[in-house]
Amino acid sequence: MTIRPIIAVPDPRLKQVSEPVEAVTDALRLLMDDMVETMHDAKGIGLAAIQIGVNKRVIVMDLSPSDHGDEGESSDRYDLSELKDETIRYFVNPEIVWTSEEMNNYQEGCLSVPGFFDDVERPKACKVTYLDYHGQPQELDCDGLLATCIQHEMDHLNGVVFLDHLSRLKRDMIVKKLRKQSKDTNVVEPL
Ligand code: GNR
Ligand code: NI
Repeated sequence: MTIRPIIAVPDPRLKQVSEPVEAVTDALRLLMDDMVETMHDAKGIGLAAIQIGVNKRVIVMDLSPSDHGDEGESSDRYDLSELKDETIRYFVNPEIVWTSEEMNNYQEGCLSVPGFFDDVERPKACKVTYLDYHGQPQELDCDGLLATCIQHEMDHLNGVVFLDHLSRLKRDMIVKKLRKQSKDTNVVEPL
């Protein structure tokens, strides 16, 4: 498995609408394995393929406490690895087929918007259909953090980031700061 670089706003790839997956193959499972390793390394709870630059409708998620990146350091936890596997969820071609009328506010962050957090209002619960790691059709009722996270990830598949739910003033301010950061870190040294 490989940790891949996570792309950040204002990278235009994050505005792409991702393409449906035709079949869940071994190659796709390798991609999903890389996504899980990348997500754990970054201490995120979810990751959409487009965040590593892959334009496919694939999401991975792990809502369990983030103690992944540093195996070996926390000796009281290392033999929970099998349990952790069961907390990892894979969503291929997910579709939200129902949302509650009741709404919920959650302070969201995003691995592609590093360092910024703000409240986003979304339906409190939803139902999602998708193909799992083995290509089997599944249906899942989501509530709480799971509902928030799946909607945040579905947004990524449609070229939307949580900043798009904020006021234009807040969004412009954050994008401006991120643009400056990316310029500062991508300086090409003169020869
Ligand atoms: O790690 C993440 N935390 C988070 C917190 C609140 C709402 C959504 C998220 S998802 C985010 C990882 C990410 O950027 N996924 O696209
Ligand atoms: Ni995100």
